Amino acid sequence: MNQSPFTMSDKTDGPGNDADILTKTKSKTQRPPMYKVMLLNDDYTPMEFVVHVLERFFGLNHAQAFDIMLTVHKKGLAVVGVFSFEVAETKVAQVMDFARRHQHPLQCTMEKD
Ligand code: TYC
Repeated sequence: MNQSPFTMSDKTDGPGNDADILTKTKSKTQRPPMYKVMLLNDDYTPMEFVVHVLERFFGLNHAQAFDIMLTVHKKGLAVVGVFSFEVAETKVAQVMDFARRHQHPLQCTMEKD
């Protein structure tokens, strides 16, 4: 079905046609881009360590932290939170540094939401 239900005269002008668009002013509110912070599974980092990381750096309670840890363990990764670029970058750096200092291979990454 590629035939327009409108006649040519309907298309020349009127609501929703080109003449209207030319007079419109951009008025959309600009929001900053947000970033997902994700935890990746591995075979070596202890489950309790991951739970501790989630409590310590993401302000989750024990049950929430345990749930997300299990999701990562079973599915391979999970989104831990969504933050501004600067906050996401800081969380990733904090987790990566903490894991490295404890000699665990835990990986934390971010990507645009
Ligand atoms: N798979 C790990 C284990 O069995 C646990 C784990 C969970 C590791 C989440 C990383 O992001 C992670 N010990």
